[in-house]
Amino acid sequence: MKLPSKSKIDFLAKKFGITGQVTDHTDFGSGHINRTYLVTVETGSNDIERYILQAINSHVFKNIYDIMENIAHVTEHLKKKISETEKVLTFLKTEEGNLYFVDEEGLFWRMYAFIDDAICLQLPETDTDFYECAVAFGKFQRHLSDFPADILHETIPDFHNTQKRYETFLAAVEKDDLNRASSVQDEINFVTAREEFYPLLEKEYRAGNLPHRVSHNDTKCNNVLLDKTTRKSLCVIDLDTIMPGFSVTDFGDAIRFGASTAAEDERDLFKVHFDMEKFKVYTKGFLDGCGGLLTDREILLLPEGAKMMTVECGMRFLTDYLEGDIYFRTDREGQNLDRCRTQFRLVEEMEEHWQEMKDFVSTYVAK
Ligand code: ADP
Ligand code: GN1
Ligand code: MG
Repeated sequence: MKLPSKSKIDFLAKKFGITGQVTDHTDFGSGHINRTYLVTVETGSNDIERYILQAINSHVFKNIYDIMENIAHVTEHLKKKISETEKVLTFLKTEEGNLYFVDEEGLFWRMYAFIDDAICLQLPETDTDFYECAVAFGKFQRHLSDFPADILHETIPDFHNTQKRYETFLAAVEKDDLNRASSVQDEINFVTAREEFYPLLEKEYRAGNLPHRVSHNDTKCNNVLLDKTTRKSLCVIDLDTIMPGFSVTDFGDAIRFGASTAAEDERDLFKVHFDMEKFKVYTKGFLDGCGGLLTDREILLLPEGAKMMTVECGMRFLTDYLEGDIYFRTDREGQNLDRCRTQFRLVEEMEEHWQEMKDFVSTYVAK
């Protein structure tokens, strides 16, 4: 989708009740799903206000009303819980009182206040940054621990049900619409070789060992803002996938992204390593943020959460590659396959460090 015209932005800004003059709008951020724009508005007194405008991806999110209802509930709850050093996203309402606007092409738009004086990292620059991202997502779990999870819509069913993701993957291999499967046989074998692992977390849930909690479900470090000056955790963003889920998958998704030494789509696999020190730093930050919320069993399953999210994400990228790159946004040929390969490299290295990971988390369990 190309950058919307100035008149389109003016029109949308007005719809969301913005009275100042739009002076600039640009593409923004690097999410794989929605289209994000930064809109600058000059108000009467020559002050500048900035807003995020997003076109929500309706191929991925089938029921945007439900998503915005989840977000409204959760942000309202979070506003009652946060300390003065934390922030919560504030969404604008249309004149009809809706948190979204559907244009004549059927595109869903939403607008919210840009958070100034914040940084958003594609990879943590220091261990302290990563610790702060972990605190943010840990606190998110803690602040929502008294929220009635059952009123939330399951906006993407089985989002982190790895066994279901595996079945979808097998169907894509079988269908092989683009005749790509034969060229990625090693990657396919990598996934099938681990099939006994995939039902593990759901089994733990059914056995009563792993509670459903209000989870973020997309805990990359670029979905959290840090305070630009103090570099402390400031605000959790990208709230589309908030649903009942597991603490260990919120933990794990952050590890697969942030405890890597390279970008998610790095082509040179020699640069991609699982950083055990970062795993330790994030574990500490997440548990500090959770503040005693997690059970011993949840803590002991954190390594499984990390490996599960990494292999699941790799399998999702590979599925999308086989299906013709229709889900994750790509800006070059083969990018989803590169993304898949980095994830599998990380999984291999987690397997090499498995005992060390398990021993480390066990130091946090009450003796
Ligand atoms: P996606 O679902 O596509 O990942 P996000 O909601 O994560 O969409 O937004 C994309 C990017 O925009 C984020 O990674 C972040 O860099 C930036 N961003 C989003 N909201 C804000 C905000 N309120 N303040 C500052 N940056 C933001
Ligand atoms: C997507 O929207 P974004 O870029 O924060 C995806 C996540 C994946 C991630 C991989 C709704 O997240 O599940 O883990 O890409 N979001 C959705 O980078 O599918
Ligand atoms: Mg995002």
